[in-house]
Amino acid sequence: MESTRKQLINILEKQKEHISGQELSDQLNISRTAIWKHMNELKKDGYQIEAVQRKGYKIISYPDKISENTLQWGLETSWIGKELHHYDQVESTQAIAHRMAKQGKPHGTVIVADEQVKGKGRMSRPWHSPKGKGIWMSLLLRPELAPIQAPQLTLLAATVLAELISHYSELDPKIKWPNDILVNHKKISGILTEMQAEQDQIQYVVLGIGINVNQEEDEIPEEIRHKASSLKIESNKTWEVQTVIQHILRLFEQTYDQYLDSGFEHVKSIWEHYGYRIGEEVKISTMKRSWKAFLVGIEPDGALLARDDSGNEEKLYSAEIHWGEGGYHA
Ligand code: BTX
Repeated sequence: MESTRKQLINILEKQKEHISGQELSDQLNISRTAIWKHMNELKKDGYQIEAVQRKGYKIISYPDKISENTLQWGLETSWIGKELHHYDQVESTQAIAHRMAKQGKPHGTVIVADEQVKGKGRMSRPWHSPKGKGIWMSLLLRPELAPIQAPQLTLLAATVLAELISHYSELDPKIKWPNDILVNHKKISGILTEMQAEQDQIQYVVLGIGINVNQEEDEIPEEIRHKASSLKIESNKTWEVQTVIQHILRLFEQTYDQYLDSGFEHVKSIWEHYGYRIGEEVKISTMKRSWKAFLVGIEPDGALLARDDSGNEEKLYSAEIHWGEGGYHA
């Protein structure tokens, strides 16, 4: 059941003109005094509501401060973020998402935090997640896929972020295999996919997305400043975190639905379009050998496909890739 407050926001949001207290009370089946009380609560939350005599109420602007309501207000999705939890501060949104998955929360549940004090990257590396400066978010997915297909979801998420940055700025984002988003060779965003699975069926996936949005240069920890950046630093503008989250969720849903309908091919071609050093030569060293490789693209299992000088192709899963002059080094 949606709360009355959420229903009220839904009605107001759809309204182009003022709506009378009487009409609201009829639609929500509560008294006009109750409506008035809800309006006051919304104002306290930072909604600007205009009340005009004989015409009624209208939302003029919504709060800057992120909350469950403001994130859901104007979120044009059909299944993602219908259940959404926002926190001021957490250790890691991943841990919360896992807990919620085990409690049976639905496919599409979204966890967002203003700040993470123990944000994590892959292989338990730390992920710096300062308050109010970025997007620290986990998506709970329950895809009907085989575990072997899970890497495709990570690649899909990376394409969503690259497309978004590309649409809403002049920046030229790149996806560094497997899943870092780089702008001007610096990491702006990282994706961490964790999964619970049985032999042939995924139980659930927690897809963690971290994006540096509004940090200034001195707000990036010194030890990673040479290789990390934010959307603001690179684009010279402040981004509205809330709107970016909504765009991500909408585009993610659309891309995900399309992927389930028609397969990985489309994701693969977008990924390769943004792929860092794809179509170029890099140096690769594995335990066995060190060689010059032409990066061809990605494979359906998430591997990076490389070709050597004699035309032999090799699938790489984890290799030391020397990304080149000025390139990013993990
Ligand atoms: P990763 O292992 O590819 O990246 C971690 C490495 O990146 C660190 O070792 C450090 O060098 C560098 N790094 C740390 N913080 C930042 C940052 N803010 N910007 C750029 N570089 C950084 C990438 O892992 C996956 C990150 C996922 C983060 C999300 S946030 C929401 C969710 N909750 C959570 O705890 N993790 C995910």
